[in-house]
Parts: sequence; C-alpha cells; structure tokens
Amino acid sequence: MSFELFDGLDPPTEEVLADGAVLLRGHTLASAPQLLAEMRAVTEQAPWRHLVTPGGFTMSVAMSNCGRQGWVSDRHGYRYSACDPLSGLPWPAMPALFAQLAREAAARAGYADFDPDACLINRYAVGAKLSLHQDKDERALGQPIVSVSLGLPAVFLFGTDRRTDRPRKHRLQHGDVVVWGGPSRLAFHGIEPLPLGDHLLTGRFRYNLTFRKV
Ligand code: MD3
Ligand code: FE
Repeated sequence: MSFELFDGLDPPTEEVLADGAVLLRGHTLASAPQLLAEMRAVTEQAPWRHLVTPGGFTMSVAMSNCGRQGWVSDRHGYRYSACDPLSGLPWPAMPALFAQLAREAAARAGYADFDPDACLINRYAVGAKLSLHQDKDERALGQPIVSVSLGLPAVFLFGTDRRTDRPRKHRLQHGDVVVWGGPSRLAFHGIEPLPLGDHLLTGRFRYNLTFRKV
C-alpha cells in the first residue's frame, strides 16, 4: 500500500454500517480521476437528463447510465431499459474499470462474482437531493448494490426496511465505496440537499455511480 496518496486525508478503512452494508472509505481515491474521465465519455454518448417521476415531478438529480441495462423513469413508471430513450440507442458499454471496481469491492464485502449489468450515474448540483426510497426495480435482490461517491461530500440517509424508522446519517465523500447487500439491500435511503462547495476534481458537483444486477 502506498501512503502518499492519503497525505492529509484519512487512510482507507472498512466500516460495517448495518448487517450487509460495508463502507470502504477512500477505497477508490487513486482511480477517481480515471473514473471521472470514463464517466465523461459515457455522458457524451448518453447525456445528463432530469427524469420525471410517475407522480409528475422532475428529479433534481441529473442521471445517465452505462451497461446492458439502464434505469429510467417517466409518467408510466420506473423500469430498466436496454436503450436510452433520448437516442433510441443502446446505453454506452460499461467501462472495464467500472466493472472491475464494482466486482472487487463486492468481493471485499463478501459477495463473490458480482457481475453488474447496469450502472446508474447520478449528478448532484447544489440543492439536489434524493428523497427516501428503496431500490426494488431489480429482480436480482440477492445481489448487492455497489455505490461509488465522487466529488463533493453529501449526507446520506440510511434507514431500515420500514419507511417510518428514523434514518441514520452518514457523510459520503470522494473515493468512498459502499456495498449494500443482505438485509440492507431493501433499506430505505436518500441524500440530503447538496451543500454548496468546490471540489478540485469535480467543481460544484457530486457524482455517484451505482452498480446493479438487474
Ligand atoms: C442502500 N443513490 O441511485 S448511493 C440510487 O448517492 C441512490 O446517488 C444515492 O440511492 C446516491 O438509487 C445513494 C447509496 C445507495 C445506493 C443503493 C442502495 C444505498 C443503498 C440500495 C439499497 C440500500
Ligand atoms: Fe437508491
């Protein structure tokens, strides 16, 4: 392990947030610039958009996808689609670096052979938030979800499988990777409105990659 990358920062640690949820702090700091470059290439092909929920609200988070399936929402509902509704073309392929990172992080948390077919890419500008929700549009609920945080930090809300249980708050920052499996897979979760900030690599934005097996 080389330590100069972590000068002035906390060293990488592994923290169990709940049964099945493992936070790998700083796990992807070293590859963050390359991840951001790959993300930019994806969003040149499948541009950022603000999806509309079935209830008619426009989401404050901008989204794109890569991989064989992408998550989409419109007035008809939430679903996965093999094609980008904006272009009618298949989503850009998942970069090899993305797939490797997701697989390796899942293995570290105890899930061997994670082979995601979808990567949802979220972009938060100041004030953007994600209300408390469950991720249950996937059939493979036995598979974990792996999330990667890049850029500005955010407050993550992590509840239980009951919406009314008060969620705990965790700060997710640049380079953090979280694996959500087992009993945590159906936990309610969300992101508080993004505070204003300026990050060396991402400016005024926070990005999150979530890897899923649909
Ligand atoms: C806990 N994204 O895209 S990542 C989402 O930071 C989403 O953009 C947030 O929630 C973000 O659906 C949170 C952390 C996360 C992702 C999926 C989970 C936590 C999860 C699935 C189950 C439980
Ligand atoms: Fe989610």
